[in-house]
Amino acid sequence: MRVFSRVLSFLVFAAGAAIAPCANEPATAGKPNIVFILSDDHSIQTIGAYGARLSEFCRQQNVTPNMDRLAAAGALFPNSFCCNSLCSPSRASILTGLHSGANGVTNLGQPVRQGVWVYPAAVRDAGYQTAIIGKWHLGNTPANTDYWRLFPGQGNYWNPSVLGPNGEEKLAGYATDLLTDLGLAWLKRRDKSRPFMLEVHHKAPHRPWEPPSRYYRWLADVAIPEPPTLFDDYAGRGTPAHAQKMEIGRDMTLGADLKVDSPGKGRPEAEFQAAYGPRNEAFRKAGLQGEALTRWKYQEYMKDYLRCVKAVDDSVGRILDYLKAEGLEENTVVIYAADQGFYNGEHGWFDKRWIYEESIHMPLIVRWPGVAKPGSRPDALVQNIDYAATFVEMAGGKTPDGLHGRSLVPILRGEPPPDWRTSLYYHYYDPGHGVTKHYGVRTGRFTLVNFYPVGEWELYDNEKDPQQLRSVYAESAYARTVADLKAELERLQRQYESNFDPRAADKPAGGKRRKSAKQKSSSAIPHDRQGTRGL
Ligand code: SGN
Ligand code: CA
Repeated sequence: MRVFSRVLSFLVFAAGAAIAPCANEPATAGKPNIVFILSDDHSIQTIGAYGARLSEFCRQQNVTPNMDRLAAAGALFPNSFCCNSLCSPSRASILTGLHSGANGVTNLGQPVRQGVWVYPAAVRDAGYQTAIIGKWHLGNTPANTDYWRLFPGQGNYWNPSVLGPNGEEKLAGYATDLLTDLGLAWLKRRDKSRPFMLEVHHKAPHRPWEPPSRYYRWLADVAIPEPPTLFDDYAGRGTPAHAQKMEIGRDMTLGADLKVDSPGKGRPEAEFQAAYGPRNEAFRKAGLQGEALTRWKYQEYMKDYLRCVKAVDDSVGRILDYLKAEGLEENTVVIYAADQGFYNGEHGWFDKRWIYEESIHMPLIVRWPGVAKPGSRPDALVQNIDYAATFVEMAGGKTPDGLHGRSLVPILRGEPPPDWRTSLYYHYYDPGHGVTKHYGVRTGRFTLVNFYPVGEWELYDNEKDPQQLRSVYAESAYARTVADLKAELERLQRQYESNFDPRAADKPAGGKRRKSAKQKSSSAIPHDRQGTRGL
């Protein structure tokens, strides 16, 4: 009996320890779980709920039923943007709540600057168990995360490797499905007494748009609506639009991109040949040239892109179904976003990088039962720099002073702060795909941009010219707008660019650049010194 009562008291103690927080552990009762699903290069045009160019088509073809279900039950942000339309910089801005120049990630694969605060540690400190799975593409690993399995670099669509604290592991199967499996497995074995934050970061639908074999034949006989600007001649724009290398007609390859004559890495070749072989045969016989070839490329590119999107949507569906089955739906915030926008043939392009509309737009859908009104469409200008503060406020944690972004929680509640931003800052530093470096400002109506290596400015009136076909920078009717926006741009650069001198950068290439006092001094910014534990 004595032994039994000792065992009993041990069990009671053990159970108590699991439920009641220790003296120094934060109280977590009532805190929502957070699921953050981030995809790669997914455009708003290809989400049914967005009401963008291909949305109606996507609804008819059932491309994104689960994302649409999420939007119907939560908030969809129509004015959601990135601050630098490239993978690693966007992810670093999400992590740090800072613009690229301040967090140190201006280009692909770079590490977040030493000592800069990031949200995963703050969410964990607020009592959460945390997991990050999938594409990461930064030079440092999220060591302050309970469970992480990340693709090295861009990762592979088929049989990808993942890196974890104990090294690299090779998985067998299709990336989008495997990441979902890892996420659900982690949820199943989590500590149910504490809230969780699960992040699933998909590689899809990034180039080279390798679909899962279950969708090889889906959409094969369907015509995708062409954008009116598929054969844009860039007449109303400056040198940069002419100099890019992201045209479907000229730059998209018949090999890896269009899969006419290149084996995909790890792709199930027999199934692939059964589905794509006859298409490739017909293509070879047709001998297409010029506009007909571009049209064919557009159709086939878009089919593979949408097949990849559909697999991401399946992943969203599996996660939503799990939450529902486990009774977690009401107390879990689910966020769907992508690291930037993407061109689906608009202006004849694929890829992103520009401050222009299709590139700078990021999908953002948030379902938060009891907080975000179902079917709401908050129109505030929001940016990827806002996510860190948002996640930490959801978790009841603490953010340091000096973040560039602000929490979206009041907006989600339907109470946007009266002093919310009316303009946002953008800076792209990488000359990849022939896109000239530029910085600029986007307001509710206008886009002002300076392509500083060539000293060319452009202004778009997005209300009158939503496709951005004609720069009105030099038109006298817009002189006042140009002056006001330049003043606003300078203000934003003073606020966000502690070690970038816009006047020095505003010289055509070949011109001498002077180094500002700030550039000569250490690049440390006050925010760094407030950092907690880095990554
Ligand atoms: C790769 C792609 C580019 C793409 C960059 C950046 N080429 O280099 O088309 O712009 O990634 O993408 S590929 O032939 O390797 O696919 S990002 O999403 O990582 O920023
Ligand atoms: Ca990307």
